[in-house]
Amino acid sequence: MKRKTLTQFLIEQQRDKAALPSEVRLLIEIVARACKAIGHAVGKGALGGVLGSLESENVQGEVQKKLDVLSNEILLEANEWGGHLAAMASEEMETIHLIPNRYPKGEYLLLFDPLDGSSNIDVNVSIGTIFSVLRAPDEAAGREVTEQDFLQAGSKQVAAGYAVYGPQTMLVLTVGSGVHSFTLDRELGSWVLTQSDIQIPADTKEFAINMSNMRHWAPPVKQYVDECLAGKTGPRGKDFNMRWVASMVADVHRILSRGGVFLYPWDAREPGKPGKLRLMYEANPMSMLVEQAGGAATNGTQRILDIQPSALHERVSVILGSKTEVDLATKYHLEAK
Ligand code: AHM
Ligand code: MG
Repeated sequence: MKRKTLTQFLIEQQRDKAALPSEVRLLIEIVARACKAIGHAVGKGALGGVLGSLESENVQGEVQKKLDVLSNEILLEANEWGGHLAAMASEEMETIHLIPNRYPKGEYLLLFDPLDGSSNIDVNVSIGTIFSVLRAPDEAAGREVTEQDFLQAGSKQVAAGYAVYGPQTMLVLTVGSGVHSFTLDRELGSWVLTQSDIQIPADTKEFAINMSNMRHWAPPVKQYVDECLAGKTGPRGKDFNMRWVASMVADVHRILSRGGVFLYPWDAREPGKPGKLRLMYEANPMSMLVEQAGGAATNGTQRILDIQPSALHERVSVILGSKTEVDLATKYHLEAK
């Protein structure tokens, strides 16, 4: 059977009524190429000398792993020269990275978490790269973009996706017309379309949350999970299974593959922080993918894609996945308000 490559898929999207702008097509091709290089480095592991930590910390005070920094560099270098971007932002950089003057500039903004699930790097468990694409606001035309120009609600994203480096290396993508996944053919070096129009079932019997934080949760989260744990004889009338990879990419990938609900809620360990995950380059792209696949994503009280960001590295509570479950957990939060 002749399969479609990412390049063919994107050209069709460009010709189609969805009319993907050619700059976005180029951008996605370049991000996908960078993910291939990151996947290659991940696959080498100790043989490539890429495991372990550096002395440095990122802007969020987290110790940087060698692969965090390497992946960030791969994405920056790959995307600098193509002429499609005005600037980039990353979990690993305090502020935005402008396109150097020696290269032409475009009108798009790229945000990424270069290597998500850092705690899994050294133990050979799936990790990934998450990315989000925005358009620079019209008023930024003719001047350098600023951090402020990035602070757009997730509903403004023109594309979002992730690569997951697991038993297979896969790229999961939306340009606003459904969710499609591509598997890396390692021999040919090309991304091949392996699933189109992915749909998350509305109902599920599987939840994902770090249960070790239970004693710190807010009452609505506790109520929701307690009811799942109560099983068949409890209020939900069914037994639930639990999974927690601790790599958001892998947990979301499972949900896109077979349904489920993922929660990383606010908790009382750090009362001043809304949650652990980052809005602009983790929650927003994942929420766009999940909504495009028929699921839902909220912070407990509000649709994530409607949140107006006030800082590049803003954090957020996340509930996403199968719609019935997200709606129920959200209802408990709204009732507790
Ligand atoms: P990272 O971006 O520093 O890797 O952190 C984000 C990760 C997510 O991928 C995952 O869902 C979460 O942190 C796991 O957190 P925990 O170790 O608290 O369970
Ligand atoms: Mg991350």
